[in-house]
Amino acid sequence: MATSKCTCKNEARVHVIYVGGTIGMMRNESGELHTVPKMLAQRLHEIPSCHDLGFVSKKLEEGFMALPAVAGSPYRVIYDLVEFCPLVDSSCMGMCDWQRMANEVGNNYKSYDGFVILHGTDTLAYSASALAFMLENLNKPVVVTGAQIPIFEARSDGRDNFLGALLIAGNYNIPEVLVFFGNKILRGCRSTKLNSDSFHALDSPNLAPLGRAGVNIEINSRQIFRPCNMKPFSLHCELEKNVALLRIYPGISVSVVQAFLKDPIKGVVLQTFGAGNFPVNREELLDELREAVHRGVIIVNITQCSAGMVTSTYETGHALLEVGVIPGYDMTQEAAFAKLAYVLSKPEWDVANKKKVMLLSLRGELTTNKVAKINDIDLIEGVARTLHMSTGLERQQMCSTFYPALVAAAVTQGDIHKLGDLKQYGANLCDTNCDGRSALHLACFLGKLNCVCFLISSGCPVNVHDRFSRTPLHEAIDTDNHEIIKALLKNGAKLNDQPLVQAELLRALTERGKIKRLESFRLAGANLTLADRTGRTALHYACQLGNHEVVEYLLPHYENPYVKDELG
Ligand code: ASN
Repeated sequence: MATSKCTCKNEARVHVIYVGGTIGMMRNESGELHTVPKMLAQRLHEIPSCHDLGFVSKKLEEGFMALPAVAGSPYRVIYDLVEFCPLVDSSCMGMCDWQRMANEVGNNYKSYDGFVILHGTDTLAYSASALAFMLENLNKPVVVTGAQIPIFEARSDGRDNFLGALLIAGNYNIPEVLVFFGNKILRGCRSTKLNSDSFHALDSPNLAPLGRAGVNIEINSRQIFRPCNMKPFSLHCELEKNVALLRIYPGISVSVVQAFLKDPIKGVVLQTFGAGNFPVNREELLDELREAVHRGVIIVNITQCSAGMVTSTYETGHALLEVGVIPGYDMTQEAAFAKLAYVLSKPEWDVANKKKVMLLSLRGELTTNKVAKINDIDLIEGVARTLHMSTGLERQQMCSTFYPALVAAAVTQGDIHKLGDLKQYGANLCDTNCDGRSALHLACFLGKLNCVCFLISSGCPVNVHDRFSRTPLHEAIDTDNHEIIKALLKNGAKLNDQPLVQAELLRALTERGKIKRLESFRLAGANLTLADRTGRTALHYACQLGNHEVVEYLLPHYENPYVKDELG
């Protein structure tokens, strides 16, 4: 259920964006479908199942319509409708149309509980996939739907699709771009058009629906993809236009492949046979791919089959990995294309990073065939999903429980990439545990210089005291890690024990003949000539015990080796 609503308690506000397509079209005398601007909103007023006139007369803001109350749906859906000018048949759409849709959602994000996009079915899956990437950290449902027969006709799938989409957008807190079609709720970036004349035109062959609308609307909440960070919603409207889909066919010529790969192309989705197989007997084709990868073109391998994924089971698929083509696993062509356009438009990532990101599931668009090397972030994600966590607060509480353990594990493994990931996902690397100990204490204790440097550069305070008044510098001294001591000092660490405490320590170390530890102390800023309560220095004790080695070590540090104690 939706958690907080933009209007009063029992109402949900939904913004409907009609961009074009059959759902709002009219048929002329010869039976041809065409669009009539501004007609949809007007005609919806006249359809009782789409607009409750009784409710309107009571209270409704100008421009809004109200769905009749629906059994099983706790929120009354109040909606308004804007339409693209001109309305665009989805077969005529391009990236700029995706950008307009994303902007319309983004610009109205705060004022509505959910969004419905009424779209032509032909390229609906492309738009849904693109929106899934462009709407970053989405926390509200965006439901894309359309129809095979206009909503105004007596026999139409449009009405059910429209009403279902409105109810889902208003009643279910699913933070995803969804497709609702033929009673199925699909993940947008998993959807594809499979049938041109069925009411079940769209489906997601590689992922079970997130829900179904039967007598009741049933949601499979385990299937919902929830972002693993708490960043606020943002709009990423830039897309790289120089991407292409290249479908391999038997006997494809080199010139066709060359044409697809030549400058200014930046990314290509390669649609290969079966489980990712390519005509590897065509060395000249492999050379073209190799050369393009060398120039920095990102090539992603997906299957032409409508279901299944690319694997490296066959040599014919393996050869592509060797030339630098990356697997797209079970992504649809729509998702792979949109993801590539999105990832390539990120200036903050270099080509290597972009390739890495292409292999990750950003919005639940792919499943890898690898035996999962559990990523900490996925672990958090998995726990959140298993526990059905949806609100920011729940996730925040869970993260504050998990992150310290994950940070400690990353430090123990000396893995600064993981630390970076954790930081990026919202972990506070400066946090201290119940003993006041920080990740920096641990890194110093374990001698993980790379982590020490990473934590310091991430802003972790170097002079933090734990419950026993120990600082990271103490840890480095106790493990005689001189490199770490130097790194800490360079960044402002101070040995702040009282002089008498230091003198006591020096005496204890001298008595035990611990030269290396004395040197660690000295490096950390201790004065080896400090006298204890009786006026005696480490040198006094070393001489008294007749420890030549310690005496020899200490002597150069004493300007006046004839220093007298209290007894002279
Ligand atoms: N040509 C239409 C479109 O994609 C098809 C439809 O909506 N059913 O815009």
